[in-house]
Amino acid sequence: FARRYVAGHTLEEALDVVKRLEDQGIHALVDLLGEMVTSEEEAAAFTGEIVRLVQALGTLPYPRWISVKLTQLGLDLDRELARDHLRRILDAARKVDGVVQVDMEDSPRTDATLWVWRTLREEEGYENVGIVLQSYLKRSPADLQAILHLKPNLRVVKGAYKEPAEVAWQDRGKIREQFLELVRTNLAAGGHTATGTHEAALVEEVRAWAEAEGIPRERYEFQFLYGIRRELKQGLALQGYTVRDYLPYGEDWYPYFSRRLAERPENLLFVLRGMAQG
Ligand code: FMN
Repeated sequence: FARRYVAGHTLEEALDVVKRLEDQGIHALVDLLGEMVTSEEEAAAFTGEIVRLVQALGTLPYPRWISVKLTQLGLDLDRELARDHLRRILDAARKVDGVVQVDMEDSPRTDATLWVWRTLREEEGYENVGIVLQSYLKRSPADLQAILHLKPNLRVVKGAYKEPAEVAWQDRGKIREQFLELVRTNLAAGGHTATGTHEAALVEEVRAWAEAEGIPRERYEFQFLYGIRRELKQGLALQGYTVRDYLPYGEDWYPYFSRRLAERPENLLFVLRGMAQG
């Protein structure tokens, strides 16, 4: 079952899927699974493996986009350590014209994540580093205002973690509304903007708005998780929009699947089927 959502265990398997996606007109946003590491050795090992991923993508004739979680690079141990590890990855990505998007994790880590991103983007001048904002967080519009002058490479998502009502909207309508607001604000300010949602109606609202505003298609794209919403993706790709699949691979599958199950309980069926088949 899991193969439907994860490219495999190894870098080689991931690269094979990248090629298959490209054959369908879909780009990849490759993610080495792993998060919440608790030792410097582990964080350094993940960093080395991600550098290897970037270099391998550099040998293929496709866009080189990856996504990383800062807790995989040691954010919980020391934010400066995570920054140094991310810098190594950005240097490798620069050499192959690659882009690195920094995933947004749960709300106790929002400040540290934004600090690392901003230090590298603003103080150190890395242009190949993107950030994610979650529309369920009440703070996100203010966070966007604070970085808008940088024309951030931004992915807008609803948010995948269980958050308390003090920090996060719980109302679907409000979360959608704020999603659209974040996307429009960033596009209007000139930043490259990606949606990260499978909700077809939301994708359509963004698409129609961007077309009506005459925003060039190179300035936005639609990102999805690998294995979900095949027809919607193919339809967009056929119309000439950029579609990018978040493509996880590696050994650390558990947290990724837990979040996907929480989002879509119907996925449980696939888990059970997979288990029944051994
Ligand atoms: N959720 C996060 O909390 N942080 C992320 O960095 C993040 N990245 C995502 C990237 C992509 C391409 C997609 C499609 C989703 C991502 N999500 C992330 C998950 C969304 O927040 C959300 O939980 C999930 O997409 C389900 O909502 P939907 O019905 O709008 O798709």
